[in-house]
Amino acid sequence: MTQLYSIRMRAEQQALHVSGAEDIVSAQDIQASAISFITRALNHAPEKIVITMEKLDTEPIRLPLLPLVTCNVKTTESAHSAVRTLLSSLKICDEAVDTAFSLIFNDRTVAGAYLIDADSGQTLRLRNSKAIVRVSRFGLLDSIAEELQDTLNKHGLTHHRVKEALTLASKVCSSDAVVAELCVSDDPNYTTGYVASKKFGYVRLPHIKKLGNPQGGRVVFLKNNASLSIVIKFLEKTPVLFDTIPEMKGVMDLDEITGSCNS
Ligand code: WAQ
Ligand code: MG
Repeated sequence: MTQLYSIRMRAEQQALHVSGAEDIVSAQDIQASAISFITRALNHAPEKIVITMEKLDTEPIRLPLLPLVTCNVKTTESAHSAVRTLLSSLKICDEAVDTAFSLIFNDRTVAGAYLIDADSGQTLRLRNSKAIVRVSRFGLLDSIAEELQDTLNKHGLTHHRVKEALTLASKVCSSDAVVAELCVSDDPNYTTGYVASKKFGYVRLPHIKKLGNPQGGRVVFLKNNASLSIVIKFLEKTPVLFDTIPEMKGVMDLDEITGSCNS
């Protein structure tokens, strides 16, 4: 096997996370990757940039990316109602959804995802505080990276966030323990979020928050019998490389998205 490395970047400004990125690359590509991550970090005028490069000691598992669709919503109210419809179609209880909204839409930001039990709505805890998982060690196979960006560009999805969020969500949803993930960017200028699940794929939701709102976050909904330590270990540590270009469906109405999967 060619020796692969996990490469990760995070940049901070006044101890706050302002930029981050990650990939899995071969030894020969690690330098180019580091340069592009540093360039990206510098756009945020950070006080501190941390680059981590780590040899992988296991071969990454190969997985397909989730199919991508954009839900036709025009207001924040309808985006939130679409989130509720999607999550309840996945049998996630209302309490879990309410808790997710309150963890995401508040003025505290954390550098990871909260974990919620989809059946009870409980926020899962580790050592007396809310469990927070930083999803890591995922990347795109070299041979698909460019084609994926081209395909996204054709759908007008040119922002690097889309590719990165799709990849992260595809790792999250590949776990048997995961029912869905809900994400809202904490960037005040980026108002599209998503609900990702094996059942409906990566469903983009424009207007999930109002322009200028700095709130955001991620929540992963787990099955009731999931082992917290196994899920966290998988999300943080197991290397995953995505190797196929997913289906991209453009903009669809919510009932088409849920209806097309009801069989
Ligand atoms: N693992 C777990 N949680 C993370 C990670 C990670 N690697 N990175 C960020 N988060 C959490 C953290 O709480 C952030 O506050 C929150 O997610 C949002 O992060 O299709 O840009 O980097 O148009 O602001 C999604 C929509 C964009 C893309 C997501 O998230 C599209 C985004 P951000
Ligand atoms: Mg951010």
